Amino acid sequence: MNKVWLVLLMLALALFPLTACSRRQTPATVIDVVMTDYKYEPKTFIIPPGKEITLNITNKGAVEHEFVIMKYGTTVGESFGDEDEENIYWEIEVKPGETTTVTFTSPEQIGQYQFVCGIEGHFTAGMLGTLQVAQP
Ligand SMILES: [Cu+2]
Repeated sequence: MNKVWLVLLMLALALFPLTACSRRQTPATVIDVVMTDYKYEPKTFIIPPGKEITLNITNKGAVEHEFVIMKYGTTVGESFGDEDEENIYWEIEVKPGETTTVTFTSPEQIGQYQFVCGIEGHFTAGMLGTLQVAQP
């Protein structure tokens, strides 16, 4: 009897993260992001595949920041370097105190994409986030 409960408990614990993640958010074609020294707010976005995405981006930091989307299946390693340049899907730089509105076409591939700030030291300071491409 005890063993059965243990198995059930382990099963429940194993399934918990899945149910927590299945809370459905709708992919949006307009996303707003605020950059500070050195983070993104918010740091996760859900967008639909193959659509024009409008990005309203504000830099409230004291230094320039970037919003660099990495290609599917690639991530920045220890720090952002020259070897990461070829893995860039799309990028924009924003000067301190500026707000800009830009558009890009979201990838067709469903999945998670890492976005980072490519300015030296910013990635290691915590400037990274996740862009999730999902069917609406
Ligand atoms: Cu930065």
